[in-house]
Amino acid sequence: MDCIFCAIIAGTIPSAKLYEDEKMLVFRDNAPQAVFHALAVPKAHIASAADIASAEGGAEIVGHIFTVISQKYAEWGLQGGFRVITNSGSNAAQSVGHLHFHILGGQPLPANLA
Ligand code: DGP
Repeated sequence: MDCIFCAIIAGTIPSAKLYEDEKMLVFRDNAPQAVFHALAVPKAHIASAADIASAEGGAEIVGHIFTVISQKYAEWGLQGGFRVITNSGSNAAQSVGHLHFHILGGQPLPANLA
């Protein structure tokens, strides 16, 4: 398996899981850029945000991921606010080719995005 996040989903690479259901997984980023930094990923392999429209069930899984975030953020200590980011493609420095949403918070975040 040459996708790191598919291996994490399959359990062959360990991760610190925060939430899991049949469609998605949330686990802590191993190079955190904020006090709270997790990644929300679909279990189905979708390469990036640029591939959501062409992936079967793409829109549904993205809606599901954001719904779960809105249900769980307080449990994760993010009542003060949080940021959700996805990097798509080389200009955005996407380094893992499996759609993932960074969830950042637990502290004030800079207002600028780039
Ligand atoms: P991006 O640059 O948007 O593709 O972010 C990829 C993120 O994935 C980056 O913040 C580090 C994280 N990451 C990469 N490999 C692993 C891993 O094996 N385990 C965990 N928990 N996170 C990883």
